[in-house]
Amino acid sequence: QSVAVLGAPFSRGQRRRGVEHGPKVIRDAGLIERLSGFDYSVHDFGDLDFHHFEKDEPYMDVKSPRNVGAANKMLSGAVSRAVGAGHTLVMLGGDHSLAIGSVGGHAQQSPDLCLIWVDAHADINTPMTSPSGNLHGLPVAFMLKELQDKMPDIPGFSWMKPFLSSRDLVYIGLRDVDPGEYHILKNLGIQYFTMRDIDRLGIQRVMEVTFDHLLARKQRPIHLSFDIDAFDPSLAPATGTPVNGGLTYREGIYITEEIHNTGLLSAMDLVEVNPMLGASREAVEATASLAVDVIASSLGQTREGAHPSIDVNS
Ligand code: DIR
Ligand code: MN
Ligand code: MN
Ligand code: MN
Repeated sequence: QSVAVLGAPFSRGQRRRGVEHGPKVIRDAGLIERLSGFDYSVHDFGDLDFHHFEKDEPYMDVKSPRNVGAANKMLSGAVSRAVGAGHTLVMLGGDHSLAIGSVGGHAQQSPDLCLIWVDAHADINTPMTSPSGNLHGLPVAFMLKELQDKMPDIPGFSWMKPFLSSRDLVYIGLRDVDPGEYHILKNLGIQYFTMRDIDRLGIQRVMEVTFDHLLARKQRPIHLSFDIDAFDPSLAPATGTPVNGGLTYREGIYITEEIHNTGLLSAMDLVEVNPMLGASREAVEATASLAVDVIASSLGQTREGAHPSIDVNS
């Protein structure tokens, strides 16, 4: 078993510069060293080198469509190759618009994948419903087959086609959902757990229902798309759109431990760490270190300590 780490230093899916340095601060927080302690090989594929298009007029209200489209095209190819070569892929963002290419590239290799989206936001706006015009608020709308007729031909995206059914997606951690997004979630009957649902049910039950929903009929590859702003801002302050009342450390790690325990995680994103937004160096380091914990836990680091492959009888 092997893990591929791929950096995507890209920030044009939203308006706050700095999130393009996410891959660097997550690596600096010791990601590769941490993963090297596990019993599989780690391949650091470095960072993608995105071409910047100077001339990129908004489409409707949507900002930087050609830059976001081209970056995702490049990312989807790289993710598809890494997954096709048998690696479990870890994509370091960058902003969350990158999920279009990451999940899309994964789906090229695993058309039957399911998607767990851990985020304060639903990121399912269409150009019509988006209040901001920021593409990091739209990635899920690009993916879903059911929203095809709501998505106009946005420049930069002619290379991609929707590939995911709304029943193959579960959200965890929502607490800032736009009116148009709420309408879409309800209309399509998407399974989601808000922070209120986590308060009511507990995170253990939330994960049980998540796997029932996605895996009961058939075991299949999981893509985890983890926006660091799912955590409470007290834990993850260095991010572009913090929202109060987020996941505790223990809830976040329980989510990733349970995903690891399915044995089905095939690719993941860790996005929206922005080192230019922490109030102090400590705030930035805490956020980056939390990102490393999320990735390590997704890949098998346990709070029990001993890895299952250690034979206790010998
Ligand atoms: C908001 C914010 N729903 C938008 N989205 C964010 O701009 O569409 N996603 N921050 O992470
Ligand atoms: Mn997001
Ligand atoms: Mn978010
Ligand atoms: Mn394991």
